[in-house]
Amino acid sequence: MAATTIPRGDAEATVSTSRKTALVTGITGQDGSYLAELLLAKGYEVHGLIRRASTFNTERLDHIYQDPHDRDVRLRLHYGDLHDGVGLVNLMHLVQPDEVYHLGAQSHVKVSFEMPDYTGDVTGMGTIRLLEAIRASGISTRFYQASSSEMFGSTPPPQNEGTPFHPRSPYGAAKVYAYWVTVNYRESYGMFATNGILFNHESERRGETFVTRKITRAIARIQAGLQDKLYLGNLDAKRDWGYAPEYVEAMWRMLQADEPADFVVATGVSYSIEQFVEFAFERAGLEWQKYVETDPAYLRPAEVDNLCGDASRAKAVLNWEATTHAPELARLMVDADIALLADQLAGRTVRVDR
Ligand code: NDP
Ligand code: GDR
Repeated sequence: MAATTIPRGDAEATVSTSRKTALVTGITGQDGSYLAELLLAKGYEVHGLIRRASTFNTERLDHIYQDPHDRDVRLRLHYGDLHDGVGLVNLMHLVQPDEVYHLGAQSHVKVSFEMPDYTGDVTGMGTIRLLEAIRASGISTRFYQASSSEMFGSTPPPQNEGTPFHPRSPYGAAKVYAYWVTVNYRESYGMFATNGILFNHESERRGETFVTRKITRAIARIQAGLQDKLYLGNLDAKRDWGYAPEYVEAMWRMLQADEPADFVVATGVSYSIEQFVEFAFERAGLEWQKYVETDPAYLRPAEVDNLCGDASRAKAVLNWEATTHAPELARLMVDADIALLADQLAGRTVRVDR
C-alpha cells in the first residue's frame, strides 16, 4: 500500500491509500493493456511507464484511460524510458509500488537482428536498470520479469523451468540476461523477484507485425478486396500459441504466490505457422494457397524451430491453465480483424484524443 500524490483541482495532496499499487512498464503494449485492465478490475491503482512519441501511442489504453483531473483516478501514465535509469529511480520514489510488472522491451525477434545493440540495451539492460531503481529507492516491492520461451531457442520441446537455454537471436540472448539478473536479485538481496517464462500469446491487440496478427489482418483486407497477397517467411516453425488475456492472469498470480519462483506459461500444444494460416483462412472461407507467398526477406538468420511448453508448475502452484488454443485463437482474431476493418471502412472508428 502506498502514499500517493493525487491531484485535487489545482492543489496536490499526499494521501495514504489502502488499495494496492502496481507499476507496469510496457503498458502501451499488448500485454500491458490487458494487465492494466485486470489490475483495475481487481481494485489496484495502476501506474504505467510510457515513452514520449511524436504521435499518440496509447491506443490500446484508450478504453480505460482516466482523466488525471478526475477524482479517484486509478490509472496514471508517466513518461519514461528503459534507457533512463535516473528517471526510473524517481518513478519508484513517486509511485512506491507494491508490485512491479516489467513488460517493456524491444520485443520483435526479427528486428533484434537488425537492432542488436539497441535490443540488448532495452530488453536486457533495461531490466537491471529497473531492479537497481527498486534498490536505490529503498522500496519493498514484488517484481515480475517478462521472460520468454525464446530463451529456450534450439533446445527441443517440451520445455519447462529446468530446460537449458540456447537462445537463437539477440532478443533471446537479451532475455536470458534479464532472466538471470532477476534470479540474481532474488538470491542476492532477497527480493520477491519472479520470471514468467511465457510462450507466444496473441490476441486482437497483438502488434501488427507478429505473424498471427499479420495473417489475420491480411485476411480481413483480402476479403474486403484491399489486398491480393500475403507474404510470409518460414511456414514450418512451430509455436505454442495461447491467448494473451489468460496469460496476464498468470503474471498476477505469480506475484500473489507465497514464495517467488519462475514459471513456464504455455498451452502445451504447438502448431506450425502453416497450420495457423490454414485455421485463419478457413474461418474467412478463403483458400490460403491462392494468397500466401513466401518472401525470404522475412526469414531470420537463425530460427527457433519448435516451442512447446510444459506448464505443470503453473498448474500445481498457481492453479493456472490455458483454455484457448491456436485453432480458436485464429478464429477469434480473424473475426476481430474483419469487424475492425468494417468499422474503419464505415467510418465508425473515431479516435477520441485525450
Ligand atoms: P509489445 O511489443 O506489444 O509491447 C512492448 C512494450 O514495451 C510497449 O509498451 C513499448 O512501448 C514498450 N517499450 C519498448 N521499448 C521501450 C523503452 N525503451 N522504454 C520503455 N518502454 C519501452 O509486447 P507484448 O505486450 O507482446 O509483450 C510484453 C513483454 O512480454 C515483452 O517484454 C515481451 O518481450 C515479453 N514476451 C511476450 C510474449 C508474447 O508472445 N507476446 C511471450 C514472451 C515474452 P511503445 O508502445 O511505445 O512501443
Ligand atoms: P516470435 O513471434 O518470433 O515467436 O516472438 P513472431 O510472430 O514474430 O514469429 C513466429 C514465427 O513465425 C515465423 N514467420 C514470421 N514471423 C513474422 N513476424 N513475420 C512473418 O512474415 C513471418 N513468416 C513466418 C517466424 O520466423 C517465427 O518462426 C514472439 C514475440 O512476441 C517475442 O517477444 C516473444 O518473446 C516470443 O513470441 C515468445
